[in-house]
Parts: sequence; structure tokens; C-alpha cells
Amino acid sequence: MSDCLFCKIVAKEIPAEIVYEDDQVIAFKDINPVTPVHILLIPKKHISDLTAIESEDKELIGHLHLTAVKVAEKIGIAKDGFRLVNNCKEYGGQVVYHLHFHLLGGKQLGTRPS
Ligand code: DGP
Repeated sequence: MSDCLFCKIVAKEIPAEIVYEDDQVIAFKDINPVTPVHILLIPKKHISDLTAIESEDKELIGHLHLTAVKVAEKIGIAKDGFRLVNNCKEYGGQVVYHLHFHLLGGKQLGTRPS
């Protein structure tokens, strides 16, 4: 999508601190981190939000989760643990409408998700 911010990061039209990339997904540092480690994981395919995934995306979504673990291991937060969050649409707090998961870690987080 030509006007999508994260599609522009995928296309390297906007710079980002990329920590992992393959043919299906890309992971990069959040511009406004809320935890010591705050990485965004996105599919390269434009999907607006979690409700827009289709059965053909099953493998892709699984791959995105496996990638989150791989990135957490690479960065060194897998042993202590981390949080993987998706903000879905307005009430979920979604701002950028290209499906993404926040990988949050590097400190003790609370037991309540919000
Ligand atoms: P969400 O509320 O789930 O849609 O979160 C969007 C996140 O995207 C937010 O934590 C800030 C991040 N973000 C917004 N614009 C940019 C950008 O241009 N570069 C990077 N690296 N992150 C961005």
C-alpha cells in the first residue's frame, strides 16, 4: 500500500533500525520505546489489522511468532521472558494500520496486560 508507513519501511523508503528480515517478515526497533527492548514485528504483506487475517495467512502468522522468539533469543531477552502484544483497531489502541506485534522486554513487566 503506497500510503502505509510500515509498507514504506518494508520498501526501505523510510529508515528503521532493522534487527531481523527475511522474505516474509521484518523486525525493527520501535521509534518510541516503552520498555528497554521494544521491537515491532510485521509481515511484509500489507494486512491492516488482526481481524483482516485470512486462512491463507496461517503459515505467515505462525512464522511471525516463531520469528518473535528468534529475535528475543538473538537480543538476549528470551531467558528472562518478554511480552508479545497486538493492538487491534481503535479500542485496542492501534495507531498504525499495518499488522504488527510489539515485542517488549528487558525489564520486569506487570502481571496485567494493560
Ligand atoms: P500501535 O499503537 O500498536 O499501532 O503502535 C504503533 C507503533 O509504531 C508505536 O509504538 C510507534 C511505532 N512507530 C510509529 N511510527 C514509526 C516509525 O516511523 N518508525 C518506527 N520504527 N516506529 C514507528
